[in-house]
Amino acid sequence: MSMCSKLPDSSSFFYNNGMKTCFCTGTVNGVDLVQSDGFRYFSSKRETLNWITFGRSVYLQLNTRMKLGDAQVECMKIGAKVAEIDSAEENSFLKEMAINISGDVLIGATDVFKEGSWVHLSSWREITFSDWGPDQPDNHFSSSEHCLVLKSGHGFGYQWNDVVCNFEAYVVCEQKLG
Ligand SMILES: [Ca+2]
Ligand SMILES: [Ca+2]
Repeated sequence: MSMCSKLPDSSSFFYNNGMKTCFCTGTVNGVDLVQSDGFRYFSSKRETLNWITFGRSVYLQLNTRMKLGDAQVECMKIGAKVAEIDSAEENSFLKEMAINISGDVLIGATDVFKEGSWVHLSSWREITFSDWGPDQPDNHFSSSEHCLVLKSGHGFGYQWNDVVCNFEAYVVCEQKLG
């Protein structure tokens, strides 16, 4: 089923010709989300970028901090998605990247649809692994922390913290290998 058909009424659809991909954007409980109708496009620039292979995916670190909605678009531009964590091994791998970056890193998960119910951003399937930092998730700020970062500092040690979705953090894009 098309991801686009799952976004609520406020969605708008656009087909990006260069990317051969249908995007839809929508606002869910005040949070901007972007979905792609399949990840068909794979940038010809891929070969020249510094993708890192781990398990059955390749990963690319972007060099600027941004909020989740913008991160989704930037990753989609290179045929990828915001990195999602499926296992302890992948969590450790991304934690290493965050340590190298020395800053907070966005993870592709949200509980914007139902408070406390965390789903992967691309599939909207429930997450099966988590590594919450102390007293997290706490939905603390305005009771609207619906996005997720590997949190540097403040005793977190790159464990997970739920944050508001306009929080700007570093981004790692992930592309699954066939
Ligand atoms: Ca929340
Ligand atoms: Ca939090």
